[in-house]
Amino acid sequence: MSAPSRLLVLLSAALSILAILPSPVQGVDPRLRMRGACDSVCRGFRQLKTVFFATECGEPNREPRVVGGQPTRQWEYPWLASLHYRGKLYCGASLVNEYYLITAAHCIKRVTMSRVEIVLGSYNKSDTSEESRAVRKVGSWWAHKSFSRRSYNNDIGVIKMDRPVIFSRNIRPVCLPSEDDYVGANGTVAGWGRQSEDGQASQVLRQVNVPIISNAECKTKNYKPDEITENMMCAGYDQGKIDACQGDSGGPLLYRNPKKGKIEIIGIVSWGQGCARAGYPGVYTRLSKYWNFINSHIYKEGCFCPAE
Ligand code: 4AZ
Repeated sequence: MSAPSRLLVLLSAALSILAILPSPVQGVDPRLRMRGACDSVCRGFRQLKTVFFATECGEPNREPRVVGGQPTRQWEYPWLASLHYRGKLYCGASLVNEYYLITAAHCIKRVTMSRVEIVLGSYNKSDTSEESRAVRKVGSWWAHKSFSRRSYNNDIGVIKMDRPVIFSRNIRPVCLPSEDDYVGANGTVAGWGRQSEDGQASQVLRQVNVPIISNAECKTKNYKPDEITENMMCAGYDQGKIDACQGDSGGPLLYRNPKKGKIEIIGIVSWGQGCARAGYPGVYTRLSKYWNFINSHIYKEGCFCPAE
C-alpha cells in the first residue's frame, strides 16, 4: 500500500473508533471515579488527541479581561449555554461533556421540560442567525433531591440533552473543580442576566470578576448566619456594585486555575438579596460538595478522563 493510502486507512480507522466512543472530557479531578469502560475510551482518546483539537475542558477562546461588568469577547467561554422557556432566556448552564450541562436546581424545578430549549455557542441571544449556535431540547434532567426552595440549599441540577453536541471552537466543555476552597481568589461570573436590580437583561454574554470570600466572613455580612450553608459559597465586594443578577442563575462561577492553565466551574449562580447591594454578596452553589451527585448523574454517559 502506498504511504498516502496507508495514512487514509489509518485516519478512517481512527475516525470510526471515535464515532463509536463517547468523546471524553479532560482535565478533571481524579476523584471522579473512572468506570472500566472509560479506561479504554481515555486510552484511545489520548492516542487520538493529536489528530482532533479542542476536546480539552476549560480552554477559553481568549484570556478573560480583568475588569468587571464587561461584555465577554465573542465566544470567550464556549461552555456557556442558556435555557429558554417559550423563547425567553431564563437561566444559564455550563457544558461539561458532549451530553451534559450543569445548572441550578431552581432552573429545573417546576419547569415544563418539553418547553425548554438549550442554546449553545451563542453570544448575542437575539441573533438567531449566529452560525456557531446549536439548539437542543432536554432529554432528561435531575434537580438535586435535597434542593430546598425555601433555603436554596443544594441548588444544583444536571441536564442531559436530547442529542450530543459536537465540540467546536465555540462549543466546548468547562473543567470541574480541582480544589475544595477558593477563598481569596477571583471568580468570574458570566451570563445574560439583568444589568442592574431593576434593569434590563443583557443581549450579549457579559462577565464580572468577584472576589470569593469565606463562609465565615459571609455569615458576618447582612445575611443571617444560618442562611449560608456549607453547600454555598459567597463572592462579591463589600460595597456591592458588581454581582450576578436575575437571569444569570444556573450559570457558572468560573476560576482560572493558574497551575493547570484551565478554567474550572467552581460555583453555580444561585441567589442573593437583590443584586450588587452593599453587604449582600452573591451566593453560589459550592460545586466541590457535589462529586457524588455529578458522578451518579453524569457518569452514565460520556467519560471524564484524568489530565495527563
Ligand atoms: C436571580 O434572581 C438572582 N445577586 C441571581 C443572583 C443573584 C440574585 C438574584 C445574586 O436569579
